[in-house]
Amino acid sequence: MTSKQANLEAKRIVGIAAAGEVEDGMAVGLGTGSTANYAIIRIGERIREEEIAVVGVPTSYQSAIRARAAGIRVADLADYPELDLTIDGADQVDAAFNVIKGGGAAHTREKCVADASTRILIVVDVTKVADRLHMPVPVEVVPYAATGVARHVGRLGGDAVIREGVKKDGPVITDNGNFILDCAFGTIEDPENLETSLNTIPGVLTSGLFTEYAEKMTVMVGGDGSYRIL
Ligand code: ABF
Repeated sequence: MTSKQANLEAKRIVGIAAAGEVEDGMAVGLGTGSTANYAIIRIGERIREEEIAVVGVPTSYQSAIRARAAGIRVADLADYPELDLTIDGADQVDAAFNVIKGGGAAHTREKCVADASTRILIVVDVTKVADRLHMPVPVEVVPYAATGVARHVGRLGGDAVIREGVKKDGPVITDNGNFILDCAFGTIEDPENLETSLNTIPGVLTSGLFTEYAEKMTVMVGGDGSYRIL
């Protein structure tokens, strides 16, 4: 098995395991990304196999499309402002359950859904786990303010780059109509303080640092044919 195959298998295993935590009658936040999608598919199967009632609140147009395709009833966060459980991926997670999200450009709605959730299951493969967060932090910004935010990030010791679209050389446009700045800071010594600093910059909508949800978070790590709970 190649490392890419092993990585996909790890995501599949942990996504399916997380779907097993969903109970009849739950309102569930549905994350964005390939790992969360394994959970979405499995939830749809369980709805049919076990005849359970589950409502899904998606974190992106992508996860809404995938949830409907899986046969999950989709509702809006406004209809379900309190969620029993959210299953979502991440780009990096540290030992204190500080998380970097936003690789999928969906972290604003992901943070709204996480905030509304009683319990959060973060599902990752082993490559996402780090002692200290160190990958670039995605920041959703109002296009009008992108250059100004980049200058603020520079003054914080970071290097901000506007994320380009895959299919065209223009910027990625989020579901909310904004840009993403990927902000590299190297090893992040104080994630909580950096999140606060980023969120107070005029023009920033959401930083991809999630440092406020450790108490309600469980991190499930797939690998070696199984998964473990951090
Ligand atoms: C989403 O999951 C994003 O916040 C994060 O970037 C992504 C990880 O994607 P994958 O599960 O495909 O590695 O929640």
